[in-house]
Amino acid sequence: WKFVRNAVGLFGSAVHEGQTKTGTELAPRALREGGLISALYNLGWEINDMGDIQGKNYRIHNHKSQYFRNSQQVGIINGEINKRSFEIAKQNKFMLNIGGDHGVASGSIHGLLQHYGDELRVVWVDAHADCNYELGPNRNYHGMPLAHLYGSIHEPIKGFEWLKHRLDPKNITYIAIRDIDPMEREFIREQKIVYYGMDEIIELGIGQVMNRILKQFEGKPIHVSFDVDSIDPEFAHGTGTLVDGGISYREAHYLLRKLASSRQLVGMDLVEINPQLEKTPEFREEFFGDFQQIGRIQGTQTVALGIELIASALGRT
Ligand code: HAR
Ligand code: MN
Ligand code: MN
Ligand code: MN
Repeated sequence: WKFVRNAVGLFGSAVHEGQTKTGTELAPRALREGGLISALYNLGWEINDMGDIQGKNYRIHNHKSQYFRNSQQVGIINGEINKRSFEIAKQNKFMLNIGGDHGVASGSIHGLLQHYGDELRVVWVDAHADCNYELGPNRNYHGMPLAHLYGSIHEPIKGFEWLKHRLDPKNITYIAIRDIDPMEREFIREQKIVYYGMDEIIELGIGQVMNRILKQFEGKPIHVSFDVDSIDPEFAHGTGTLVDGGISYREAHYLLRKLASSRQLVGMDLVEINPQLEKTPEFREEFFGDFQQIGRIQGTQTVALGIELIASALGRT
């Protein structure tokens, strides 16, 4: 695999249909308005901004689904995400997908699998394991994208006809998982999936965790799927499913910087930011002022944090 380290292809996935709360679809716009593009520009990246995929434009009348909420709509949206992700990867550019709920990650990762094949490695940073394969009308797809990619969902679901590639569970590692369903626990154990939950992070320290991951994934292209609920609610309150006891602001930045400096990072999803769920639209500026290198950033605390996280993944030191 080869990869042009100074060019990024990015798009927003303005989607909330993978769960019940509205607001995640507002994140791509909020990040743009907060200064994301100039931040990337200031870091020296050539930018190909493909604009946003609006989930609402793919609304399907038949919302009732036996599989999961909005299944056909979510399938069609992810098909579009898959196409863009593949197109970016094919040009050897960094693939940046700005969600949206985490359901958008089956599309983006599938696009990378299409290009990088079995070489692709995934670092999944999340409070959740997102590999629940239980189907039902009240299920939320944002807890299921990895089940889909692992091949645990056997039913052919309308809208997902494009989904063909599988992610081998041995090619992923989880960081910060701490709210895991019983069936997910069993799957992780059975498949011997490598994970660093909060206990492991405390015991090893984030430095050793990253050393191990980079050794495990040595020489391979790495994608990071970053759910902001991995971070402690103290630092990332604007998200739909808060779980106490998460990684800190500095651990989050450290791990992304570490991935960036490996020169193997080829893609990122930044998901689950919900600007509607913050109590007050605090301006992060008030606390930190201008950032050298990435310029002035604005937005709710979690939106501003999101811009900083992307900057760390793209080489801010
Ligand atoms: N595990 C839960 C389920 O499948 C969902 C948890 C999903 N929440 C997230 N995903 N924010 O990371 O129902
Ligand atoms: Mn809607
Ligand atoms: Mn998630
Ligand atoms: Mn989560």
